[in-house]
Amino acid sequence: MNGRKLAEVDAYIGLGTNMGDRERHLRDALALLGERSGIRLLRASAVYETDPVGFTEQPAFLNMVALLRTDLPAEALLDELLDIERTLGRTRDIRWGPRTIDLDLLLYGTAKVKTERLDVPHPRMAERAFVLIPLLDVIDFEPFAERGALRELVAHIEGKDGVKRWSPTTL
Ligand code: GSY
Repeated sequence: MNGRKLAEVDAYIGLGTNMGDRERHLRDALALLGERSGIRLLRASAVYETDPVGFTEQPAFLNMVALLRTDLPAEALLDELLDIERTLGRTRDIRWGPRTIDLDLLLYGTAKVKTERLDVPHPRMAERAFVLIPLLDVIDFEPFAERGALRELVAHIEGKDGVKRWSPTTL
């Protein structure tokens, strides 16, 4: 390293949980994110209870989106997210099945990042109502300009009825 600090980037993280004390997992994940060096938690969406997508024979999820400001490179940020998942005792026995907590890197500024471990913007986020609806609470730019305004995308997205506001965050 040449000692220069990386410019700060706004990153959007999707949080999801459908095992155990779901609200607590979200609260703990936000607290841990805010404590990590190189990460500042700027905003958090409301919490939504959402019907499971994909493997549907599993309990309902709580989902939300957090906006972070970070000077970590995307891969280092991913390491922090994985470490927080482990700290919170993430278990996931079935690939698309129930999990204690999931922290997905959705957007890293406006950058496209494609490595062995990362594909950002998250390749399925534009089809997922459980991501886009909470994202609308916190986002301050248009991530899919080529698809039209985010609000328009959300207005017509499939599965919208399965996303219900659960509570505002306590942030
Ligand atoms: O990372 C996605 C995990 N997941 C979810 C989720 O977070 N919410 C809902 N509603 N369905 C899901 N299916 C999968 S996999």
